[in-house]
This record gives sequence, structure tokens and C-alpha cells, in this order.
Amino acid sequence: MNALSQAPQPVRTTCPYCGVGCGVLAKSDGAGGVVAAGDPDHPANFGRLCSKGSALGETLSLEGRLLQPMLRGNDGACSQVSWSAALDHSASELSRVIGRHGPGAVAFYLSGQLLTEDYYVANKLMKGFIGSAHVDTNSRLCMASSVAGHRRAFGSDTVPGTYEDLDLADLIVLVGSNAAWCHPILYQRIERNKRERGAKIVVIDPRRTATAEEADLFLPIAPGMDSALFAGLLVHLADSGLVNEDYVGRHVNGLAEALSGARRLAGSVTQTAAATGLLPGAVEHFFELFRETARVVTCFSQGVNQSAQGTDKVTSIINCHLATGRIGRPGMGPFSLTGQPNAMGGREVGGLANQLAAHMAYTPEDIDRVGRFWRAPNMAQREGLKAVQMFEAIERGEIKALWVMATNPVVSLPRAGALAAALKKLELFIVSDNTLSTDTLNAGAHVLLPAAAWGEKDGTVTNSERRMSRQRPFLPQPGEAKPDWWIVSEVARRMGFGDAFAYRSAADIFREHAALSAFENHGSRDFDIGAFAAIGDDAYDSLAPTQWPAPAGGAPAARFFADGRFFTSDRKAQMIAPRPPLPARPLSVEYPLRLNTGRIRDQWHTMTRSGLSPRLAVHSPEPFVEVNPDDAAAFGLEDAGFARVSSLFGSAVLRVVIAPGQRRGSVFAPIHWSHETSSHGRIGDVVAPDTDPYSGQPEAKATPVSIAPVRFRYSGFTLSQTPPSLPDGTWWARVAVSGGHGLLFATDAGIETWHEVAGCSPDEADGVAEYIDRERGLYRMARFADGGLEAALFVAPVEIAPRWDTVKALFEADSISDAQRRAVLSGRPADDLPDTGPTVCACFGVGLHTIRDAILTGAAADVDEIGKALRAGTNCGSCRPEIKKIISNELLAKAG
Ligand SMILES: Nc1nc2c(c(=O)[nH]1)N[C@H]1C(S)=C(S)[C@@H](COP(=O)(O)OP(=O)(O)OC[C@H]3O[C@@H](n4cnc5c(=O)[nH]c(N)nc54)[C@H](O)[C@@H]3O)O[C@H]1N2
Ligand SMILES: Nc1nc2c(c(=O)[nH]1)N[C@H]1C(S)=C(S)[C@@H](COP(=O)(O)OP(=O)(O)OC[C@H]3O[C@@H](n4cnc5c(=O)[nH]c(N)nc54)[C@H](O)[C@@H]3O)O[C@H]1N2
Ligand code: SF4
Ligand SMILES: [Mo]
Repeated sequence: MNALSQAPQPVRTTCPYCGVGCGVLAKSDGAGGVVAAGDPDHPANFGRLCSKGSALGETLSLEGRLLQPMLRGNDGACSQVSWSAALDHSASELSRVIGRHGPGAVAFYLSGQLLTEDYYVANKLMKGFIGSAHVDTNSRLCMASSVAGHRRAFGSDTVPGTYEDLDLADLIVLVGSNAAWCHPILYQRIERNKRERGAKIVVIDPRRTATAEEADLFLPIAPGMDSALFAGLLVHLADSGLVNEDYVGRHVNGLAEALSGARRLAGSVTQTAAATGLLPGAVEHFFELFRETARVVTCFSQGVNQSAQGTDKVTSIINCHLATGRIGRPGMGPFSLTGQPNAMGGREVGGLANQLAAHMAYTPEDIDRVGRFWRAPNMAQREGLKAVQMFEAIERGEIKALWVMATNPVVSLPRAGALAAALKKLELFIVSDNTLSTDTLNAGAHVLLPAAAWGEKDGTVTNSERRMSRQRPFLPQPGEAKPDWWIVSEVARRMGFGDAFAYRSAADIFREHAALSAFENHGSRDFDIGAFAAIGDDAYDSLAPTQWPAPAGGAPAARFFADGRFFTSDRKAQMIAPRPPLPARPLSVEYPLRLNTGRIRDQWHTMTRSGLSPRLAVHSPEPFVEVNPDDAAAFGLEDAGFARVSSLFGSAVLRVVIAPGQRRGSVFAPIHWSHETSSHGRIGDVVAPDTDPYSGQPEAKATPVSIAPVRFRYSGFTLSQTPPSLPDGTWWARVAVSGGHGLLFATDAGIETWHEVAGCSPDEADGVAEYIDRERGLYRMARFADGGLEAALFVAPVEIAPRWDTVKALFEADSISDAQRRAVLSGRPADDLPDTGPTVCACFGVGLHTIRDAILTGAAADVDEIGKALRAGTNCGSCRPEIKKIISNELLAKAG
């Protein structure tokens, strides 16, 4: 049942995934479910959605949801309790810890997936009423270096760019951004600019990503060396007479120091090439493109932020824009792409431990101002601990109470495994989440609070271009789930702060947030949405996507920095010389490779939502490590085999993918798998906790590691109605399938074991077909019931791993034909179900073989023709870069 089945009108809301912030129309599918469509009127996406957004309807099931408050007893077991019991317990325990150890012994760890209203209330409780500044957020792992870089250069955390700039630019430089997979709808906009206006694209990334497929120039930079490249660029611009003396004279400080620092780092093309590991010709080409193109936008993301020199990387990029005056004007500027749906909103409310609300800082004036506005008895007087240090303080026993909201740190923080142990030391450990079982909850949370999820919650988020959009509910709050702002306010009330937390709705909070942004502002702070300080409930409900600033009464400035005025004390921007770049930890004989980590196209973070979608499971179903062919040979690794990746901090076992686009000396692993979704795939265990000295952001992309083959004898898969239990020591990864459970696995256990697997045993029903070939080590079992395939278990020697996706299609079908039934055990698709190969287009289920056939038969010769012939790439477009690559590979092969 959902609100949509009564209301025929679709509900306008915003995608809960990335910072592009696409508008979504949630529509009833007519069968009790929901389908997500792009909102044609939303200025972030104009009706488009990527693969993840399109599959949102598949992620709304209540299976696995945390639906009741729970308390963990002394025996370690959790039991359901009433809301009042859970809230009373949380409040009294927080008060007890504060009473005994002081406010510095409590901490909140928040998330860019909270709505602005949730975030505002949590931050207010901690910084104004509890009186501790130990509130940090997963944005520390995400945007902190950009925040620090902006504040150093502009005197404020201002993202000057807008999406329209990407339509107007003639050169778009993507630094440390795999936008084709991580900001797909924005990337398509960039691609369109290239197609229609001839804009050039430069991609700077140590590995050749899908994003690089459209690049006019791809620079495979040595890990961590971006500030040397941009230092070299600054020198080149200066030496080519491109410094805008007039602009710099009026609006910028620090050019001379920044330039001489840059000269020491990378004084020439040759020096730049040597420092960055790039070919001199490629460096020169990049410099020339930047020099000759006035309208240039430099987009950057985690390859820049997640670095021991993240702040310096941001600074070195901004320097080039300031020196040329290419900022604050249409089609130009530095542009930090935010990751989470509300990364920007979190910065507005001051969710970081070193910021106050509404873009204020820990200065005496701002502390006083926020304190007066909140009528806060207990304003925190200094910055709190940043995420990594906060968890270290927990480890040392200094922080004794922790409340985690909407993030999964036991997967996503560096040294994740060690943190799980540290959390056991807490006297009070509260987790608010949507999901019943996560690695963080399972690390021993004492209080489990069920939060309303996307589709149920109500509030606002702000995207990468500062556009605030409403997330609107279209489903009832299930079970006992409650909005995060309500949960925090109820705890605040029970701690004796009821007057300051008497909110009745998200709109109440939004009005207060808006009023604070305007309070004693007078143009001194960039973040001002005073226009909404008195917004009515109805106007809030129907609020159209709006960019800030939006000051009361006045027309907002056309764009930030258009007048050359920044938010420093003298209103001038500051250029700063970057330090020499170097990853925090050197390589060694023991750990000779750099571990780069990041994202894949169709999964979101720790997979608590995207991992529920069968459609999203097929593109990249298992945790893997990408290795350059030369490294693979040197370390004895085989494609599709397995490898253990180890660091000083921990290890993971991953499927090996040999990829020529992977840089020699580096390996890449995705961040998504946890102990919930895999036996050995949690890469956070391996990542080093080194941080940038200014931003405190962990260097998640450069841990020294070793790699060694792990040889399993067999691999296979199970598809079943109930979760199977595999033999001890089995490597496994969970895959979403409709109507059941899917596991991919690898093992040494021999055939005799395979009869015993619960949930997949051939003894459990009559309609069983089995195929056993002891000599070759093959075992295949299919169990049929009610005209369909009820369970399947396939095992084969690891080098001939059975294909799961074709059998999965039969498992998911309501009924199957006799021919299909006979063909199941062949391990090959039946005649009436052609082998389409690994899925490339998730929207229409188009496989690699189908696309190849179309190219080889001449039916299609480019991406658009593939779309016309097969529909692949015509819905969300997320697979277009891969189709392009397949075409060029096939044409090369044909020519050769
Ligand atoms: N599909 C998908 N999309 C997402 C997310 C998701 O989980 N899944 N998460 C969202 C979030 S929260 C975020 S923060 C964004 C992140 O978006 P991105 O930053 O685009 O994604 P990442 O894969 O983390 O890293 C980007 C690239 O940085 C490169 N890199 C590593 N080291 C260096 C270096 O030293 N220099 C340079 N120049 N590049 C380097 C990596 O090889 C990688 O290709 O994505 C958002 N969008
Ligand atoms: N090695 C490495 N580590 C990384 C990164 C990397 O590139 N490399 N990237 C980092 C980055 S940029 C990020 S953003 C983080 C992301 O890492 P996390 O934030 O840990 O990942 P999520 O899976 O998004 O966790 C969100 C949790 O909140 C729950 N949730 C979702 N919505 C709500 C809600 O409305 N209310 C509540 N209470 N709970 C909710 C979900 O069920 C889930 O358990 O990972 C970081 N870690
Ligand atoms: S690009 Fe995709 S994941 Fe990002 S907001 Fe749009 S639909 Fe959602
Ligand atoms: Mo992020």
C-alpha cells in the first residue's frame, strides 16, 4: 500500500543518491509498487535519470528495514521497545555521561544523507545545548578538502559554479572525477556540450575510467600529484602573459608567493612532466588548451579531496582560475562536484566539527551570534574532533557516548575493522538507520532507532550547484519509523531543552534555518536564504527548486564573485602556494602498490539501498580489484582469479580484473561491499587513516598495499528462496535477485559438500535435476516447483566459473518453458533465450554479445545507432561510455 495508489498524481521529489540532485516523479506502477521517472521541470536533470535513479522503485521493499526501536540487553541480544523507552534511555544515558565526564565525552557522527532539517536540529542540540563540538559527518570523508580550500581562497565555503556553466564552457577539465559513473546526468550534460558546441574535455585520473572515453585529452597522472600539475599550469599561464593583472590587482592577494612556490614545484613543462609522471607532450597539450580557452570549468571530486594534500590540490586549481580572472563569469570557474544528495545542505547547517551553523566559524563573534539566535545555554567554544580523530578518541576511551545517524562508518571509515572493535568501548552507542542489519549496527549498537527513509521523509536537500529541492513523502512511515529531526528533538526535550526543540514539522525547522542564515548577515556571509524565514507551510510544501543565495527582499546576486568581491576581511581572494605533493605513506618492499578506491556505476556506498535492486546487481556483481596486466604478471595473478589485498591495517579478498587502463603500480577496488554483502570484500579494513592537515579528510586513494593470489578450486552460485548457508571458509558475495536470494561464491570444498547446502539441497523437493561430473569437478542442481525454477546451485572449477545471469533470468521468471527447463543444467541459455553476455545496459538488459553482434553485422556503427537498433543507452544513458568503448574495441579488432 502506498500513498500513490490513492493519489493518481505523481509526487515530485528529489533523488536520494548523488549530488547532481535530480528531480524525480514518484508514480504508482498500478500494482502496489512505485516507479521513478525523471521530473521534466527540474533544472538539474530536465527529466533524465541515471541507472540508479531509474531503479529507485526496486529499492523500496520493507524487507530488511529497521522498523521498531530496539535496545540491546546485557546478553547482546536486541529487543523491541517503545519509542518512549528508547528515547528516555537515550536522553538519560547522554545526560549521565555528560554529568560524569563532561560534554566533551559525547559525539555525534552525521551524514550528507540527512535532510537539511534533520541535520540542523542535530547540530543545534550538540553545539548549542550539550555544549560539545564533537559533531562531525561523513562529509569529512567526502567534501572537507573542498570546504577547506574554498575557505582559504574565498573566505567562505562558496561553490561558485552552476550547471549552466557546463553548457557554456568551451573546455571542461575533470580532475579526480569519474563523473560518467558518479554524476551521470551532469556528465551527459557535458557530453552534450561537446557534441553540440564542440567543447573540449580533459580528464585527469591515474586510471582510465569510463569518463575518459569522451576525453579529448586523458592525463594518467601519478597518484597524488595534481597540485604539481596545476602549479606547472600556473607558471605556464604566468609565463605566457595570461595573468589578468587588472583583475588580480583589484581582487586577489598572494599571487607573487603562490607563483614562486609553484615555480619551485614545477617550473617548466619538463619539471611538471617529471613530477606528475605524464609525458611532456601531454602536459604541453593540456597547458595549451587551458591557455587558449577563456571559458574553462575545472570540475573536481574525490581524486582531489581524498588526499593527504587535498586542500592544496583544491588551492592549486583555484589559483589558476584566480590568476586568469576566470571565475564568477558564465562558463568559467572551479567547480567542486558534491557527492551526497545533501552534502551541500550539511555544510549550510555547519555539520562539520570545525564549522558553525549557516557558514559561520568558531570566532568569538560567530559563537556569540549563533548563541544569541538559539538562546543556547551551552555554546561549544572551540572546534571539535574531525571524523578520524573522533573515532581515535573513542578508541582511547575519551569519547564515551556516540550517536551515529545515516552513515555506516564500520564500512566507510579507514581502518574499518579496527573501528568495529573500538566501538565496543562505548558506554552509550546509538544508531539511527533505516536498515536492520549493517556492519555499524552489528558492531554492538546499544540503541537502534528506526528512521524514516527516502519516500517517507519530508524536507530539503541542496545539490552541487547550491539548489535546494524538496524531498517529499509518497509512502506512509512504516512500522514505528520516524523522521530523524523528530527523533533528535524528542531526545533534546527529554534532556531538558524542550523549548528550543518544539518543532512540529520540517517546515518549522526550515524557517528557523533560513532566519539564522540572514541573522546579522548584511551581506557578510555567502549563505543567506532569508527570503524563506517566514515561508508558510503551503509554500514550503510546494517550494520549487531554488538556488541560494536568496536574501530577504533583495534580488540575489546574479552569480557569486561576479563583482570580484569575496568573503575575506578585505574582500579579496587569497592565492596560496601549495606544498610539494606526496602521498602520506611511502611504498615499501612489503607494500609496493598504491590502493586506489572508489565507486562503480550501479551501486551506492555500502549498498543498503542500491544493493536491493536486481537490475543494478548485474553490471558489476562482486567485489573486485583492478590490476594492470604487467603487475598481474609480476604478482602471479590471473584474470577472474582471486587476490588478497593487504596493508598494515587489514586485508580483503577480491576477484581479479586485469585491466590495461589501470595504472602500473596502482590497484583499484570499489568501496561498496561490507560484511553484510560479502565475506571478504570490505575494503575499508585495508585503508590507511592518514589525513590532510587542513581538512582532516582521509587519504582514501593511496594506501600502500601488497597483493597475492588466492587460489580457490571452485566457484559458483546459488539462487534460492531462503538464504543458503555455505561451507566454512567460502568466499561469497550477495547479489540481488527478485523473489529470492543470490550468492556468488568461491571455495575449496569438494563436490561431496554440495548436497548439503541448506536452501539449495536437492533432497528438499521432488522436481530436482542434478548433473554431476566428478572428473571435471562440475556440480549443477536445479529444483523446480509450480512451473518455475525454485532453486539452483552451480559449481565448477574456478577457471570455468559458471555464468549466473542466464540462470538468474529463469529463476526470476514466473514460469519457464520445457525447453528452458531442459536447458538449465546445460549451464547455457536455452535456444529461446539467447546468450546475450554480461549486461552493459541495465535499463533494457542489453548484454555485451548483443552489442558486439550489432557492430560486427554492421547493424550499428556508433552509440546512437546501437540505441536505435537495441535501445541500449537510450534511457538513462549511463552505459553510453562503455558502448563507445566496445565499439572502438570491435572496430580496432575488425581493422586489425
Ligand atoms: N555510482 C555511484 N555514484 C556516486 C556514489 C556512489 O556510491 N556510486 N557516491 C557519491 C559520492 S558520496 C561521491 S563523494 C561522489 C564521488 O565521485 P568521484 O570522485 O567521481 O568518484 P570516486 O570513484 O571516488 O573517485 C574519482 C576518481 O578519482 C581517481 N583518483 C584517485 N587518486 C587520484 C589522484 O591522485 N588524482 C586524480 N586526479 N584522480 C585520482 C580515481 O581513480 C577515481 O576514478 O560520487 C557520488 N556518486
Ligand atoms: N576507501 C574509501 N572510503 C570511503 C570513500 C572512498 O572513496 N574510499 N568515500 C567516502 C565518501 S565520499 C562517503 S560520502 C562515504 C559514504 O559512506 P557511508 O555514509 O558510510 O555509506 P552509506 O551506505 O551511504 O551509509 C548510509 C547509512 O544510512 C542509512 N540511511 C539512509 N538514509 C537514512 C536516513 O534518512 N536516516 C537515517 N537515520 N539513516 C539513513 C543507510 O541505511 C546506511 O546504513 O564513504 C567514504 N569512505
Ligand atoms: S545522476 Fe543519478 S544518482 Fe545522481 S541524482 Fe541524478 S538520478 Fe540520482
Ligand atoms: Mo561522498
